[in-house]
Amino acid sequence: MAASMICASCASVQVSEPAPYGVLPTEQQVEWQKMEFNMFVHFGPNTFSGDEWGSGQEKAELFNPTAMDCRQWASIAKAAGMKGIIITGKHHDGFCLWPNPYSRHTVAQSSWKDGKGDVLKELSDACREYGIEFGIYISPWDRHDPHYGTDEYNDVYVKTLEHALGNYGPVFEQWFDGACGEGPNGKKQVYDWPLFNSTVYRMQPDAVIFSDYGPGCRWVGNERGSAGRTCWSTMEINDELAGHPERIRILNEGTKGGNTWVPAESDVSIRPGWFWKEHENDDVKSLRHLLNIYYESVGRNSLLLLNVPPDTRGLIHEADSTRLMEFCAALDEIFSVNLAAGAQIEAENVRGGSSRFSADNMLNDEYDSYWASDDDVTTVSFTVTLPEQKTFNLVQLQEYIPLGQRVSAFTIEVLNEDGTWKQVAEENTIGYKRIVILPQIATTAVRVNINSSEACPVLNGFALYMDPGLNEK
Ligand code: IPT
Repeated sequence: MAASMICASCASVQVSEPAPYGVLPTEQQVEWQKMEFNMFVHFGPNTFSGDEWGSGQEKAELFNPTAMDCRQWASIAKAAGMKGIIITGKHHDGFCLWPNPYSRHTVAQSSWKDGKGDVLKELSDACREYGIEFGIYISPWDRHDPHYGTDEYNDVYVKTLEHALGNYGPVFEQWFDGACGEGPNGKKQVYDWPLFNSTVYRMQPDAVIFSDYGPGCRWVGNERGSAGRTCWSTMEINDELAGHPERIRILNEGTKGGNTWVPAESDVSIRPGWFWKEHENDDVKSLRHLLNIYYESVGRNSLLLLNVPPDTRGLIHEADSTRLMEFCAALDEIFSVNLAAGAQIEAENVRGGSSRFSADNMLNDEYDSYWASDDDVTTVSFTVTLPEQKTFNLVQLQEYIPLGQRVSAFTIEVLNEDGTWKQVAEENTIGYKRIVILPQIATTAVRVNINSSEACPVLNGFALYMDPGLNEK
């Protein structure tokens, strides 16, 4: 029987699904990765002072938005296709956007709404109303709290975490910024990360915890929104990592066969800075820049967390919302139609010859159906024969990550008019999603050659798309 044929009788024989390879994502990490694109909101005293890192000496009265409307933030995020919002509940200056009873540097001490305002409540309510998830950033570094740099600080910080995580409903992501400098008393703080993480999980069992090294998701190693062309969702987490000379590269690329599943999150601001500034209203990133960030984050097995900072009104500025709508419209135009729809897709090997693992599964919208090869087949190709010639410049591949991340080298070829094949791409990893950028190509067939895989490949997505502005000089 030709390897590409699906054996009718085999269909009746139960062919086992591939064994998981390596460390695996939790259900929460899979659902988190499917969010793909979320909003970061940097808002606080820095919005009014023009600083990026407040000194911690700011007066609470400095925080006084004139027309804050979190429903506007949530409606814009929803319209832009973002699935969640993460807000800086407490940035490095120590000011809390909610009436935190364990601090005297909060909205309760400000004149905003006569000290009765609560940004976390208004935002969590708005997220619930618009059907998007709510997340909280609480900076471990605190330049205001006099306890910082002493053993007592970790207890104060845990009480702050408990209060923020216990009063505003479900929190999908807890964000621990790793920026850390001297405290008001000139001392470095030794953080009790096991205590912090266990506190989060006790209060919010389904939360994904962000920090440089997870445990839920990791920093991508830069603030440009750019994951590595090679990007593993696994890392070798050990005590040497923090001081490793190649720490940033390891964060950016991950580690093949690493001992922990900790996917990359690409945090980047729509503006030059993290907080809103009047003089940067004309410096909102261009549509092409945002599209390139999308390809280098979501298109490289990473989640895109795009920061959109509200202004001193407490509203997302028109320049930002307009650009976000342009971005969403462009993504819809590019990704709404899979140009490979209706294609014949044939693999050199199909697991057990069973239709359950047919290559056709890469073209349907069922996330949990996938193509897989036999266990001993880790170098294998599949060919996509299009119903007619198509023109495209993006190839999208997806691995079924609940069974682990496997593919470590692949090439893409396209069929020439003379019947020969031309290699147009050579890459390493795929992961949850890999979008390979190509010159504009017109062909009737595409071949993907998996040249190295750590276990039998398991792919649940193949697509071709066209970004009309991508190849312009
Ligand atoms: C940087 C932190 O050092 C890092 O731990 C991470 O939190 C990152 O921010 C998130 O963007 S600080 C920045 C000035 C590089």
